[in-house]
Amino acid sequence: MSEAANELSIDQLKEKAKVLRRHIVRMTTEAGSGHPSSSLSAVEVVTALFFGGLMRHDPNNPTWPDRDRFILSKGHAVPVLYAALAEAGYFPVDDLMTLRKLGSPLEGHPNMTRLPGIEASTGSLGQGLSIGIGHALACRLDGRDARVFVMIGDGEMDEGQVWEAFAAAHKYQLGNLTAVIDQNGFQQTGATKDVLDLTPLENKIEAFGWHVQSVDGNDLEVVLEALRTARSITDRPTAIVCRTRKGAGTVLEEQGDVNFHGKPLPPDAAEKALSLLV
Ligand SMILES: Cc1ncc(C[n+]2csc(CCOP(=O)(O)OP(=O)(O)O)c2C)c(N)n1
Ligand SMILES: [Mg+2]
Repeated sequence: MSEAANELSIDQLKEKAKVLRRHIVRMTTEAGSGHPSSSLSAVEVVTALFFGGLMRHDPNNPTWPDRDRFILSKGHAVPVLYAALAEAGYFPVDDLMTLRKLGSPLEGHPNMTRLPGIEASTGSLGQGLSIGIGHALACRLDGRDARVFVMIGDGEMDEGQVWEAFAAAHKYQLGNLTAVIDQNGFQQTGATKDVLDLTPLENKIEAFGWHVQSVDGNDLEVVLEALRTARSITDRPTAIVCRTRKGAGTVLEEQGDVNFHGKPLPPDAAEKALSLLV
């Protein structure tokens, strides 16, 4: 775990979150494609994990066996992960502008064979929690106290495999597994409650034997505290339901995401969004 990362004050972490937001807007606008709003809702969780001292990792040794793992199950939001990895030093920040360009390892969805720090190739929704269970079981078998964090979208929760994974993680009492649900209220074709209303998520996940927290996922201090609590639970898997805003921190959150899933800001709107992110 980088010592410097642990020393960041709350103000420095808030500034880091803004830096990630700027990268997300810039790289998706430059690419002319990608999912900025899905990435922006996840910024506080990713900032807290990578820079708030809540995840043990070493950019100079990405495959360190004792590292904690972060799996972005909602793989289309990978710009937020690329931004964090670059800022942490896994690869040069300048590479961010190659997002989705031919030959770039910064593919539209994370590819674990092409970039250091990517723990799982995701994008086909529903699979990340199962992959996380594999890591959590392997860490336990190897006697490592590493923790596995999996971020899942609220629309992604419609996938049956996610619920099979909730059941399996309870069966194996995986106290080293934390699921973070990015409950931004929207998915690809509309509001999550209109497509398949699974709310409240909390009591359903609790019924699977998990420890569950419900928090404002765009409040950095609240997210830090929730992750600290999750780390302290070691006798069963833990979930954090993060209420977030799709596009948080930019003009995209005012669109209510209607028709804005998977669309970058055009250059003039991106400039305006960036000017507000100071
Ligand atoms: C199995 C599967 N079905 C459909 C898609 C297409 N798809 C990409 S993003 C998305 C919506 C995801 O919504 P949510 O999980 O809420 O993530 P958000 O973008 O809101 O963060 C869908 C349906 C996919 N990637 N995988
Ligand atoms: Mg969503």
